[in-house]
Amino acid sequence: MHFTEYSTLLVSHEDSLVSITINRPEALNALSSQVIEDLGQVLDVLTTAADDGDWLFRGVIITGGGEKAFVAGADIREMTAMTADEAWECSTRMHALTLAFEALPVPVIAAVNGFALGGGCELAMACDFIYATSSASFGQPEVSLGLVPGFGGSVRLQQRVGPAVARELLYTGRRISGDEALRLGLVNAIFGSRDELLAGAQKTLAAIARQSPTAVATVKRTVGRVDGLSTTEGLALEAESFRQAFTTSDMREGTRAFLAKEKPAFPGH
Ligand code: CO8
Repeated sequence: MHFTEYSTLLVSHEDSLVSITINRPEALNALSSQVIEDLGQVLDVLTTAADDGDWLFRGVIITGGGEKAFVAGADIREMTAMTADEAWECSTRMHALTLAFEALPVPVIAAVNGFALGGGCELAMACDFIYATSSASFGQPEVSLGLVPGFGGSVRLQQRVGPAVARELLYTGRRISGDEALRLGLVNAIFGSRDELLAGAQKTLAAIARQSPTAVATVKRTVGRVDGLSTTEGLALEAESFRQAFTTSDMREGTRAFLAKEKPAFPGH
């Protein structure tokens, strides 16, 4: 996997883990068109590598550079110059980005180290889990700008916290602390410092990397696809995934190793 230099991102690939840092601390990591372009390029590299099936990476962490923010939203300065049609194009481009994150066959953790507002909260919600520091601050303040969510917030916030709480947060633009986000189920875990946050995310991804990669990928795909289906449709999809698992060498190795009281060595197919 080869990542070039990006003007707005720092990207590393170590021990099967890809870390992406959005690095515009002077603008609280606001999502400028350049950030979106750079994220798209990184997603292209990751998607191509994932399609090769060699499991070159087993997890992704996305975080914000500097001390104050994960991402303080879309770049408001840039938005003031956009026409309605350009805004629609930007929104659909950002939707494609979130769908590409969700389509990765490995877990993605948003490590939220400060403000996650508007597009920042929406980017975090496109990740499998959100880990945060206690000083994190979440919100969808679009209505305070005469705007509405354009990066998935109308859809994903209610999937995470339920329709009543989502509506309240979307209509008031109220910011919530990391602790409240944890209580609402938006956040998986809270950490005392940025170092602990990143270590916690790495530990979870390392634990997942010890499981069968094909099984984790199938669970991720299935859980993502059953949302919005009826119970009957969801269960039918699950039965298909269950069938699929029985075609993999990982399933043969995992069950064999259990019975032999050994650690499995998953081949990854
Ligand atoms: N866009 C551009 N610049 C920003 C943004 C932003 N979203 N947020 C902060 N900055 C800049 C500030 O302008 C400031 O720059 P400068 O030093 O040049 O004046 C610098 O970052 C530091 O910010 P502050 O001085 O304001 O820092 P504070 O600690 O006082 O306040 C806040 C921090 C509370 C986070 C405050 O900066 C703030 O309210 N920011 C805006 C948050 C917001 O409203 N976000 C939502 C934006 S709308 C959105 O995200 C819609 C997404 C859908 C997009 C779909 C495609 C179009």
